[in-house]
Amino acid sequence: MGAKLIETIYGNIQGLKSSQLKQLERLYHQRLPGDRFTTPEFAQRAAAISTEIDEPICVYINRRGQVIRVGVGTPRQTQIPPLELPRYGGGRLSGIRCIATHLKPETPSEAALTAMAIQRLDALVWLTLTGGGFQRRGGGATGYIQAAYLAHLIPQGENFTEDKPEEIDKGEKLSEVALSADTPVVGTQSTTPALKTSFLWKVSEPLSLETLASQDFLDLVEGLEAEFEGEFVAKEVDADQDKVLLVGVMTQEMTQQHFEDGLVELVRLVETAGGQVLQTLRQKRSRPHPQTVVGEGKVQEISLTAQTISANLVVFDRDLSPAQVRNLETQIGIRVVDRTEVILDIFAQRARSGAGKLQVELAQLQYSLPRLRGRGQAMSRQGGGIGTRGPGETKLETERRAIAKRIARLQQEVNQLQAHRFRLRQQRHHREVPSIAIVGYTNAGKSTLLNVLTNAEVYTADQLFATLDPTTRRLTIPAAVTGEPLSIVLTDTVGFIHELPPALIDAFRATLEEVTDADALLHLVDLSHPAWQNQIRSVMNILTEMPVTPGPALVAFNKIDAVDGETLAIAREEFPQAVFISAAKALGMETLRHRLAQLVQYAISPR
Ligand SMILES: Nc1nc2c(ncn2[C@@H]2O[C@H](COP(=O)(O)OP(=O)(O)OP(=O)(O)O)[C@@H](O)[C@H]2O)c(=O)[nH]1
Ligand SMILES: [Mg+2]
Repeated sequence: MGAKLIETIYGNIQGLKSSQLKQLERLYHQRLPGDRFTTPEFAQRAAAISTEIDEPICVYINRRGQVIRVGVGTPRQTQIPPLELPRYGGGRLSGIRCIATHLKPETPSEAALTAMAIQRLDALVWLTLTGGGFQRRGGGATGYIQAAYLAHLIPQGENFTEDKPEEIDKGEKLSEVALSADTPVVGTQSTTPALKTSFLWKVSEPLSLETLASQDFLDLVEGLEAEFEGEFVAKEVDADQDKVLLVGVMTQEMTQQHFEDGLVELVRLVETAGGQVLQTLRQKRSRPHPQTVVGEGKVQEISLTAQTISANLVVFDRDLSPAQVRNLETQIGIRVVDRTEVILDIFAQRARSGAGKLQVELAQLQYSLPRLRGRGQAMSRQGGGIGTRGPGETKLETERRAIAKRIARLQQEVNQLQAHRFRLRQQRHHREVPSIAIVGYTNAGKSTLLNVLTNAEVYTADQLFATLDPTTRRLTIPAAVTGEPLSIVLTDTVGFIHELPPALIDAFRATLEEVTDADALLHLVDLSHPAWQNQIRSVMNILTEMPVTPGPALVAFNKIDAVDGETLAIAREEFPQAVFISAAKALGMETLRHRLAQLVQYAISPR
């Protein structure tokens, strides 16, 4: 077999003499026995080179005993990007081991062990150096190695998939590992804060080179893999669900509360999209890292955590640039999506009507057009999951120009839809039926209210974005002054969310026009939601950014059946004009009808 091996020396090779580079390159020609970690000769030789260049080196070896990578630097500095590993993910080890030299008489570093875990290396052989030694003519070296340590991953047999995101980041200490009798252990403690791992490593006592070389390598890895596989199967109960690692980045302008509320909402969004959040990682930064959003250390932690909990998807709580996605996916080894993609995915799953599907497809294409390049080959999007539904793999891989064309055509169709809806509204205007649009944050209870008031049968659910398509129903209310029956139309439409993706706002312009074109708005607020004040603000922001200024709005606080007195008092004080109702329990409906009549009269009276 034997693919052609390119003799690249990885890592920092600046300042090395060409003779030294040659020596490093020659390591590629070495072949080790498949069932040994290393031979004493090979280890001494690597140690001799490392001693001469006064730098640590790492040699990566596959199960056939071939050297596949030589790097100058620590295991962390020379690690193989996950996507370049021959086998990655699943319950297996990667089939690669690393022999690392270390200049000082120290046990394997945390960073080196973490790198081992991220790459799921078969083993890490850690050679500490004496600082000198003897080279014989005609090859062969002795005396360069002070001690050898053998480290490898161990299965924990614990299932962490039930973790609730709130329980994380309390910095809990890693549990001590049960030690097996055959290999003495120096330490298994990780100092990485807040890192819950379901596998950890085992590090041996310092061994003599001979002892190390006499151990059966294949025996160890095959035994380990059998255990990992069992564990993996146990975790894979629901293969349809995306297993998500959430990443929150808190930047300067954000308050802690805002940040945490955003994460709670993102968990719901992921769940609504059909994923399961296994764990959340957080980082504070003054501003996002331009290449990778989070810092280098955090990328490592994400990578390790994703490995450990068997996540297949990383979701960031902010929008990512195409380059950031590319960099992150290369370093982490699994799919990375941002909040917008999760929202678009929900919309794609929800769209039922032709108009809905049309607008979702447009939004997805507009979002993905600048992101086309670089994805696709490296990261297979096959197999479904969040961020893969909608226009579909094949379309995403089509030429940019074909997509641009499709966007143009969809834009036209949306224009037609817009014109059609406009004509419908014109007819209503003609008949002088005043219109009110119900707006509000998603899940506020808009559809429930429309159903209660008009006996409509709009789908309602404790879900984000249950409604995509607008529904309009006639409603008769007592006119404000005369008390005569007054006919109005009430429209329920798509809910809003904090930072509604611009691609969606544009694509859903035909739907959102139902809002801007209405004579007045009923702004429904879920008062039982802890972040109700921010939700009001978000809705207001979206309304003010609409191309056409909407009509006057009446604020109605919903779900008062599920609200304590204190919250009610705060809302009353802050919004003295508001109405308080429960759509589900049909509370406050009479008052609401009266206030709607007043609103209509105010809105359509000549000013
Ligand atoms: N406790 C309580 N729950 C309510 C009330 N009104 C609505 N709900 C619940 O809130 C959830 C959301 O209701 P929907 O009517 O679907 O909300 P929506 O605003 O249309 O949401 P989207 O269409 O998803 O944006 C449902 O589970 C309703 O049963 C209420 O007055 N009290
Ligand atoms: Mg709804």
